Amino acid sequence: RPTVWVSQPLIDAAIAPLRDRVQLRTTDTVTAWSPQQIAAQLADVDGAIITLNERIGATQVADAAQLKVIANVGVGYNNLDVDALSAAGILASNTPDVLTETTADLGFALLMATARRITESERWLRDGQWGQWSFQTMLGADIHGSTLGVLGMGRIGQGIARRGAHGFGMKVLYHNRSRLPADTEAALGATHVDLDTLLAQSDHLLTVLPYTPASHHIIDAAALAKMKPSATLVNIARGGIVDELALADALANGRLAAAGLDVYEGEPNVRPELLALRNIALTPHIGSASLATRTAMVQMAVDNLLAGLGLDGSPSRMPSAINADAALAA
Ligand code: 8YV
Repeated sequence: RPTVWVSQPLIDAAIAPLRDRVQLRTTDTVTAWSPQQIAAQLADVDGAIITLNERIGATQVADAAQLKVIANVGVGYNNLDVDALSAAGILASNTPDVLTETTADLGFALLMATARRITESERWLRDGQWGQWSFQTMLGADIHGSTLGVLGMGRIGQGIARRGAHGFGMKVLYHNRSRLPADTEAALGATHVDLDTLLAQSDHLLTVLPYTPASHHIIDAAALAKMKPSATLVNIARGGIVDELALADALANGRLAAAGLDVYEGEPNVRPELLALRNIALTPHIGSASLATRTAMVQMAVDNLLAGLGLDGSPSRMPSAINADAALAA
Protein backbone atom coordinates (compact mmCIF):
# COMPACT_ATOMS: atom_id res chain seq x y z
CA ARG A 1 0.00 0.00 0.00
CA PRO A 2 1.25 3.49 -0.77
CA THR A 3 2.38 5.67 2.12
CA VAL A 4 0.74 9.07 2.71
CA TRP A 5 1.83 11.88 5.02
CA VAL A 6 -0.90 14.11 6.49
CA SER A 7 0.95 17.18 7.76
CA GLN A 8 -1.51 18.44 10.39
CA PRO A 9 -4.46 17.12 12.38
CA LEU A 10 -7.36 17.83 9.99
CA ILE A 11 -10.90 16.41 10.24
CA ASP A 12 -10.68 12.77 11.36
CA ALA A 13 -13.99 11.73 9.80
CA ALA A 14 -12.80 12.90 6.39
CA ILE A 15 -9.37 11.26 6.69
CA ALA A 16 -10.75 7.94 7.99
CA PRO A 17 -11.69 6.48 4.55
CA LEU A 18 -8.00 6.59 3.65
CA ARG A 19 -7.03 4.15 6.37
CA ASP A 20 -8.08 1.08 4.37
CA ARG A 21 -6.36 2.21 1.21
CA VAL A 22 -3.00 3.62 2.23
CA GLN A 23 -0.41 3.51 4.98
CA LEU A 24 -1.11 6.76 6.82
CA ARG A 25 1.43 8.87 8.67
CA THR A 26 -0.51 11.41 10.73
CA THR A 27 0.24 13.74 13.62
CA ASP A 28 -1.91 14.46 16.68
CA THR A 29 -0.53 17.92 17.31
CA VAL A 30 -0.44 21.04 15.18
CA THR A 31 3.17 21.27 14.04
CA ALA A 32 5.26 24.09 12.61
CA TRP A 33 7.34 21.95 10.24
CA SER A 34 10.70 23.39 9.24
CA PRO A 35 11.70 23.22 5.55
CA GLN A 36 14.14 20.41 6.41
CA GLN A 37 11.51 18.46 8.35
CA ILE A 38 9.11 18.73 5.40
CA ALA A 39 11.83 17.37 3.10
CA ALA A 40 12.42 14.48 5.51
CA GLN A 41 8.69 13.67 5.69
CA LEU A 42 8.33 13.73 1.91
CA ALA A 43 11.44 11.61 1.31
CA ASP A 44 9.72 8.24 1.76
CA VAL A 45 6.04 8.80 0.95
CA ASP A 46 3.93 8.38 -2.20
CA GLY A 47 1.52 11.18 -1.38
CA ALA A 48 0.92 14.03 1.04
CA ILE A 49 -2.06 16.03 2.27
CA ILE A 50 -0.84 19.42 3.42
CA THR A 51 -2.04 22.89 4.44
CA LEU A 52 -0.88 26.36 3.50
CA ASN A 53 1.53 26.28 6.45
CA GLU A 54 3.75 23.83 4.59
CA ARG A 55 5.84 25.52 1.91
CA ILE A 56 6.99 23.02 -0.69
CA GLY A 57 9.49 23.70 -3.46
CA ALA A 58 12.41 22.05 -5.25
CA THR A 59 14.43 21.60 -2.04
CA GLN A 60 11.61 19.81 -0.23
CA VAL A 61 11.06 17.30 -3.05
CA ALA A 62 14.72 16.79 -4.02
CA ASP A 63 14.89 13.44 -2.18
CA ALA A 64 11.24 12.46 -2.64
CA ALA A 65 11.80 9.70 -5.17
CA GLN A 66 8.39 8.01 -4.71
CA LEU A 67 6.30 11.14 -4.26
CA LYS A 68 3.47 11.33 -6.81
CA VAL A 69 0.83 13.65 -5.34
CA ILE A 70 0.60 16.66 -3.06
CA ALA A 71 -2.99 17.49 -2.14
CA ASN A 72 -3.20 21.02 -0.72
CA VAL A 73 -6.16 21.62 1.61
CA GLY A 74 -7.05 25.14 0.45
CA VAL A 75 -7.90 26.92 -2.77
CA GLY A 76 -4.87 29.24 -2.68
CA TYR A 77 -1.58 27.46 -3.30
CA ASN A 78 1.07 30.11 -3.10
CA ASN A 79 2.75 27.76 -0.60
CA LEU A 80 3.62 25.46 -3.51
CA ASP A 81 6.28 26.00 -6.15
CA VAL A 82 4.14 24.47 -8.87
CA ASP A 83 6.86 24.66 -11.55
CA ALA A 84 9.28 22.75 -9.33
CA LEU A 85 6.65 20.10 -8.59
CA SER A 86 5.75 19.75 -12.26
CA ALA A 87 9.42 19.38 -13.21
CA ALA A 88 9.70 16.58 -10.65
CA GLY A 89 6.60 14.89 -12.08
CA ILE A 90 4.63 15.49 -8.88
CA LEU A 91 0.91 16.19 -9.22
CA ALA A 92 -0.53 18.97 -7.08
CA SER A 93 -4.16 19.76 -6.31
CA ASN A 94 -6.18 22.35 -4.39
CA THR A 95 -9.77 22.57 -3.07
CA PRO A 96 -11.73 25.11 -5.11
CA ASP A 97 -15.53 25.57 -5.11
CA VAL A 98 -16.30 23.79 -1.83
CA LEU A 99 -15.17 26.82 0.19
CA THR A 100 -16.48 29.60 -2.02
CA GLU A 101 -19.68 30.52 -0.17
CA THR A 102 -18.23 30.06 3.33
CA THR A 103 -15.32 32.34 2.49
CA ALA A 104 -17.63 34.91 0.87
CA ASP A 105 -19.69 34.83 4.09
CA LEU A 106 -16.60 35.64 6.12
CA GLY A 107 -15.68 38.45 3.73
CA PHE A 108 -19.07 39.95 4.27
CA ALA A 109 -18.89 39.39 8.03
CA LEU A 110 -15.62 41.33 8.14
CA LEU A 111 -17.03 44.04 5.90
CA MET A 112 -19.95 44.48 8.29
CA ALA A 113 -17.77 44.29 11.40
CA THR A 114 -15.46 46.90 9.92
CA ALA A 115 -18.07 49.34 8.59
CA ARG A 116 -20.20 49.13 11.74
CA ARG A 117 -17.26 48.99 14.15
CA ILE A 118 -18.47 45.77 15.77
CA THR A 119 -15.22 44.49 17.29
CA GLU A 120 -14.22 47.99 18.33
CA SER A 121 -17.61 48.44 20.02
CA GLU A 122 -17.30 45.17 21.85
CA ARG A 123 -13.89 46.07 23.18
CA TRP A 124 -15.23 49.46 24.34
CA LEU A 125 -18.14 47.78 26.12
CA ARG A 126 -15.91 45.16 27.78
CA ASP A 127 -13.53 47.93 28.85
CA GLY A 128 -16.42 49.45 30.84
CA GLN A 129 -16.64 52.60 28.75
CA TRP A 130 -20.41 52.60 28.13
CA GLY A 131 -20.78 55.21 30.86
CA GLN A 132 -19.04 57.62 28.48
CA TRP A 133 -21.73 57.12 25.83
CA SER A 134 -22.65 60.05 23.60
CA PHE A 135 -24.99 60.39 20.65
CA GLN A 136 -21.94 60.11 18.41
CA THR A 137 -20.53 56.95 19.94
CA MET A 138 -19.36 54.37 17.36
CA LEU A 139 -20.74 56.12 14.30
CA GLY A 140 -19.93 53.87 11.38
CA ALA A 141 -20.51 53.77 7.66
CA ASP A 142 -23.65 52.43 6.03
CA ILE A 143 -23.44 49.22 4.07
CA HIS A 144 -26.83 49.23 2.34
CA GLY A 145 -26.90 51.52 -0.65
CA SER A 146 -23.12 52.11 -0.59
CA THR A 147 -20.57 51.24 -3.29
CA LEU A 148 -18.85 47.89 -2.87
CA GLY A 149 -15.54 47.37 -4.64
CA VAL A 150 -14.36 43.82 -5.33
CA LEU A 151 -10.73 43.43 -6.35
CA GLY A 152 -10.37 40.00 -7.93
CA MET A 153 -13.50 38.49 -9.43
CA GLY A 154 -13.01 34.75 -9.12
CA ARG A 155 -15.49 32.44 -7.44
CA ILE A 156 -15.24 34.05 -3.99
CA GLY A 157 -15.31 37.59 -5.43
CA GLN A 158 -18.49 36.69 -7.29
CA GLY A 159 -20.03 35.36 -4.07
CA ILE A 160 -19.28 38.66 -2.38
CA ALA A 161 -20.61 40.71 -5.30
CA ARG A 162 -23.85 38.71 -5.24
CA ARG A 163 -24.28 39.26 -1.51
CA GLY A 164 -23.63 42.98 -1.89
CA ALA A 165 -25.88 43.61 -4.88
CA HIS A 166 -28.77 41.30 -4.04
CA GLY A 167 -28.61 41.19 -0.24
CA PHE A 168 -27.71 44.79 0.60
CA GLY A 169 -28.68 46.84 -2.43
CA MET A 170 -25.08 47.92 -2.98
CA LYS A 171 -23.70 49.30 -6.19
CA VAL A 172 -21.00 46.77 -7.05
CA LEU A 173 -17.83 47.64 -8.95
CA TYR A 174 -15.06 45.16 -9.64
CA HIS A 175 -11.64 44.97 -11.13
CA ASN A 176 -10.10 41.79 -12.49
CA ARG A 177 -7.49 40.96 -15.10
CA SER A 178 -10.17 39.40 -17.25
CA ARG A 179 -13.67 40.75 -17.53
CA LEU A 180 -16.65 38.51 -16.84
CA PRO A 181 -19.09 37.77 -19.67
CA ALA A 182 -21.82 40.42 -19.88
CA ASP A 183 -24.58 38.03 -18.78
CA THR A 184 -22.59 37.00 -15.68
CA GLU A 185 -21.98 40.67 -14.84
CA ALA A 186 -25.69 41.35 -15.23
CA ALA A 187 -26.70 38.38 -13.05
CA LEU A 188 -24.28 39.45 -10.33
CA GLY A 189 -25.16 43.12 -10.65
CA ALA A 190 -21.47 44.05 -10.99
CA THR A 191 -19.72 46.57 -13.23
CA HIS A 192 -16.12 46.24 -14.41
CA VAL A 193 -13.89 49.30 -13.87
CA ASP A 194 -10.15 49.99 -13.95
CA LEU A 195 -8.20 49.74 -10.70
CA ASP A 196 -7.95 53.50 -10.13
CA THR A 197 -11.71 53.90 -10.51
CA LEU A 198 -12.31 51.00 -8.15
CA LEU A 199 -10.03 52.58 -5.53
CA ALA A 200 -11.53 56.04 -5.93
CA GLN A 201 -15.20 55.06 -5.91
CA SER A 202 -15.47 52.21 -3.39
CA ASP A 203 -16.99 52.89 0.00
CA HIS A 204 -16.02 49.35 1.01
CA LEU A 205 -13.25 47.55 -0.84
CA LEU A 206 -12.68 43.81 -0.56
CA THR A 207 -9.54 42.13 -1.87
CA VAL A 208 -10.15 38.58 -3.08
CA LEU A 209 -7.41 37.86 -5.60
CA PRO A 210 -4.74 35.15 -5.74
CA TYR A 211 -1.35 36.09 -4.33
CA THR A 212 1.22 36.21 -7.14
CA PRO A 213 4.24 38.44 -7.85
CA ALA A 214 1.83 40.69 -9.78
CA SER A 215 -0.55 41.12 -6.84
CA HIS A 216 2.15 41.60 -4.19
CA HIS A 217 1.33 44.87 -2.38
CA ILE A 218 -1.20 45.82 -5.03
CA ILE A 219 -2.72 47.81 -2.17
CA ASP A 220 0.27 49.97 -1.29
CA ALA A 221 0.59 53.55 -0.05
CA ALA A 222 -0.15 54.95 -3.52
CA ALA A 223 -3.28 52.80 -3.89
CA LEU A 224 -4.49 53.71 -0.39
CA ALA A 225 -4.01 57.40 -1.23
CA LYS A 226 -6.48 56.99 -4.09
CA MET A 227 -9.20 55.70 -1.74
CA LYS A 228 -11.75 57.88 0.04
CA PRO A 229 -10.69 58.74 3.61
CA SER A 230 -14.15 57.51 4.64
CA ALA A 231 -13.64 54.11 2.95
CA THR A 232 -13.06 50.72 4.54
CA LEU A 233 -10.79 47.94 3.30
CA VAL A 234 -11.16 44.19 3.90
CA ASN A 235 -8.52 41.61 2.93
CA ILE A 236 -9.49 37.92 2.94
CA ALA A 237 -7.04 36.77 0.26
CA ARG A 238 -3.40 36.67 1.36
CA GLY A 239 -1.52 39.08 3.60
CA GLY A 240 0.98 40.04 0.92
CA ILE A 241 -1.73 41.69 -1.20
CA VAL A 242 -1.66 44.68 1.17
CA ASP A 243 1.37 46.68 2.33
CA GLU A 244 0.52 46.37 6.03
CA LEU A 245 2.77 49.23 7.18
CA ALA A 246 1.20 51.59 4.63
CA LEU A 247 -2.25 50.41 5.75
CA ALA A 248 -1.44 50.95 9.43
CA ASP A 249 -0.17 54.42 8.62
CA ALA A 250 -3.31 55.32 6.63
CA LEU A 251 -5.57 54.02 9.43
CA ALA A 252 -3.62 55.83 12.14
CA ASN A 253 -3.67 59.13 10.27
CA GLY A 254 -7.28 59.38 9.13
CA ARG A 255 -6.60 58.55 5.48
CA LEU A 256 -8.75 55.41 5.66
CA ALA A 257 -11.67 54.92 8.05
CA ALA A 258 -11.24 51.28 9.01
CA ALA A 259 -9.97 47.89 7.89
CA GLY A 260 -10.79 44.23 8.40
CA LEU A 261 -8.10 41.60 7.97
CA ASP A 262 -8.31 37.82 7.96
CA VAL A 263 -4.85 37.30 6.46
CA TYR A 264 -1.40 38.70 7.28
CA GLU A 265 2.05 38.87 5.76
CA GLY A 266 3.76 37.09 8.65
CA GLU A 267 1.10 34.62 9.83
CA PRO A 268 0.76 33.63 12.60
CA ASN A 269 2.48 36.85 13.68
CA VAL A 270 0.52 40.09 13.39
CA ARG A 271 2.43 43.35 13.21
CA PRO A 272 2.32 45.47 16.38
CA GLU A 273 1.44 48.46 14.16
CA LEU A 274 -1.84 46.70 13.27
CA LEU A 275 -2.55 45.41 16.78
CA ALA A 276 -2.16 48.93 18.17
CA LEU A 277 -4.99 50.32 16.05
CA ARG A 278 -8.54 50.78 17.24
CA ASN A 279 -10.18 51.01 13.82
CA ILE A 280 -9.36 47.51 12.64
CA ALA A 281 -11.16 44.16 12.91
CA LEU A 282 -8.78 41.20 13.00
CA THR A 283 -9.52 37.48 12.55
CA PRO A 284 -6.98 34.63 12.41
CA HIS A 285 -7.37 33.34 8.81
CA ILE A 286 -10.77 31.74 9.34
CA GLY A 287 -12.23 32.34 5.86
CA SER A 288 -13.07 28.70 5.18
CA ALA A 289 -13.53 27.71 8.82
CA SER A 290 -16.99 26.21 9.07
CA LEU A 291 -17.20 22.56 10.05
CA ALA A 292 -19.07 21.60 6.88
CA THR A 293 -16.66 23.40 4.59
CA ARG A 294 -13.45 22.28 6.28
CA THR A 295 -14.82 18.70 6.10
CA ALA A 296 -15.59 19.11 2.39
CA MET A 297 -12.10 20.52 1.78
CA VAL A 298 -10.44 17.50 3.36
CA GLN A 299 -12.74 15.15 1.44
CA MET A 300 -11.75 16.88 -1.78
CA ALA A 301 -8.06 16.59 -0.92
CA VAL A 302 -8.59 12.87 -0.21
CA ASP A 303 -10.36 12.41 -3.56
CA ASN A 304 -7.51 14.16 -5.35
CA LEU A 305 -4.94 12.06 -3.54
CA LEU A 306 -6.67 8.75 -4.32
CA ALA A 307 -7.03 9.64 -8.00
CA GLY A 308 -3.44 10.87 -8.18
CA LEU A 309 -2.21 7.59 -6.71
CA GLY A 310 -4.42 5.66 -9.13
CA LEU A 311 -6.38 4.09 -6.25
CA ASP A 312 -9.71 5.64 -7.14
CA GLY A 313 -9.83 7.19 -10.57
CA SER A 314 -6.62 8.00 -12.36
CA PRO A 315 -3.90 10.67 -12.23
CA SER A 316 -5.31 12.33 -15.35
CA ARG A 317 -8.74 12.59 -13.71
CA MET A 318 -8.04 14.23 -10.38
CA PRO A 319 -11.01 16.42 -9.35
CA SER A 320 -8.89 19.57 -9.09
CA ALA A 321 -5.34 19.08 -10.24
CA ILE A 322 -3.28 22.25 -10.61
CA ASN A 323 -0.54 20.91 -12.89
CA ALA A 324 -1.77 17.63 -14.37
CA ASP A 325 -0.51 18.19 -17.93
CA ALA A 326 2.93 19.41 -16.94
CA ALA A 327 3.48 16.86 -14.16
CA LEU A 328 2.31 13.89 -16.23
CA ALA A 329 4.48 14.98 -19.16
CA ALA A 330 7.61 15.23 -16.98
C1 8YV B 1 -6.86 27.70 4.17
C2 8YV B 1 -7.27 29.39 2.50
O1 8YV B 1 -6.59 26.78 3.20
O2 8YV B 1 -8.27 28.01 0.89
C3 8YV B 1 -7.45 28.88 1.12
O3 8YV B 1 -6.74 29.38 0.22
O4 8YV B 1 -6.60 30.34 2.71
C4 8YV B 1 -7.89 28.67 3.65
O5 8YV B 1 -9.05 28.03 3.29
C5 8YV B 1 -7.26 27.02 5.42
O6 8YV B 1 -7.10 27.95 6.40
C6 8YV B 1 -6.46 25.78 5.76
O7 8YV B 1 -5.08 25.99 5.70
